[in-house]
Amino acid sequence: MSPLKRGALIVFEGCDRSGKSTQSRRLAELLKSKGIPTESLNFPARSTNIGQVVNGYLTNSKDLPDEVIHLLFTSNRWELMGKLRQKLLAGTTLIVDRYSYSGVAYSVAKGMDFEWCYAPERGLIKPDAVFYLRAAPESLAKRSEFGEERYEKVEFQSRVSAVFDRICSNESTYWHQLDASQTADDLHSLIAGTAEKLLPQVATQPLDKLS
Ligand code: T5A
Repeated sequence: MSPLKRGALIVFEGCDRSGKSTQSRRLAELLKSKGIPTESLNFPARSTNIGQVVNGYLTNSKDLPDEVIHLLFTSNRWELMGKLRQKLLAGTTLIVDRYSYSGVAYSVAKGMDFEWCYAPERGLIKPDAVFYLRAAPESLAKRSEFGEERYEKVEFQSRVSAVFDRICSNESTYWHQLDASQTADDLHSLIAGTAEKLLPQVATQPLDKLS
C-alpha cells in the first residue's frame, strides 16, 4: 500500500483588494474539479472568539494597542494550527487567503519592529507556496469597496507593499510574485500552472515550520 500523501499549504498574500479572494476561490474550484481534496480558509478567521475581536478592530468599532492586535492576529492563526496540520496530513490541500506575512507587513507598516512582529509566527506551518499579488496601491484603490476597513488608505498600503517586497526577496524560494494588474483569467492560468506542479512535489515531503 502506498503511504498517504499529504496536501499542500498554498497561501495568497498582497495588499487590500489585490485579488486574493478571487484567485484563492478560483484555484480551490479548479483543484476540486480535478478531484483533489481541497479546502479554503482565510485569516483573520473572523468566526472564532479571537476572530470576532479582530473583526471589531478592523471594522473600526473597537480600538486596541498595536501590540495587542498584532498578537491577536497571530493567536488567531495558532488557534487553528492543530486542525490545519491534521487536514494537511490527511491529504487535503489548503488554500489560505492571508497568513503570517500579512501579520508582519501590516504591523511593520505601522512602525513596529520587524523581528518583534515575526517572532510569534515562528513554529507555525510553513507554506509550500505563497502567491504574492502585487500592484500599485493607487490602482487597487480604484477597485470596488476599497476604503471600507481600517487599513484601506493608499499611503498606508504603500508601506505594507514595501514590507511584502522585503519578505518576498528574503523568501524567494517559495514566493511567487505576480502582477496583480493583469486580468483575473491571466493570473489564474499562471497560478494554476504553478500549483499543479507543486502538489505532487510536496506530497511526500514532511511539513516544515516557519523559522
Ligand atoms: N491583517 C490580516 C493584519 O493586519 N494582520 C494579519 O495577520 C492578517 C491576517 C483584513 C485586514 O486584516 C489585515 C489586512 C487587511 O487589511 P481581508 O479580510 O483579507 O484582511 O481584507 P482584504 O485584503 O481587503 O480582502 P479583500 O477581499 O477586500 O481583497 P482581496 O481578497 O485581495 O481582493 P478580491 O479578490 O476580493 O478583489 C477585490 C476587487 O477587485 C476585483 C474583484 O472583482 C473585487 O471587486 N478584482 C479585479 N479587478 C481587476 N483585475 C483583477 N485581476 C481583479 N481581481 C479581482
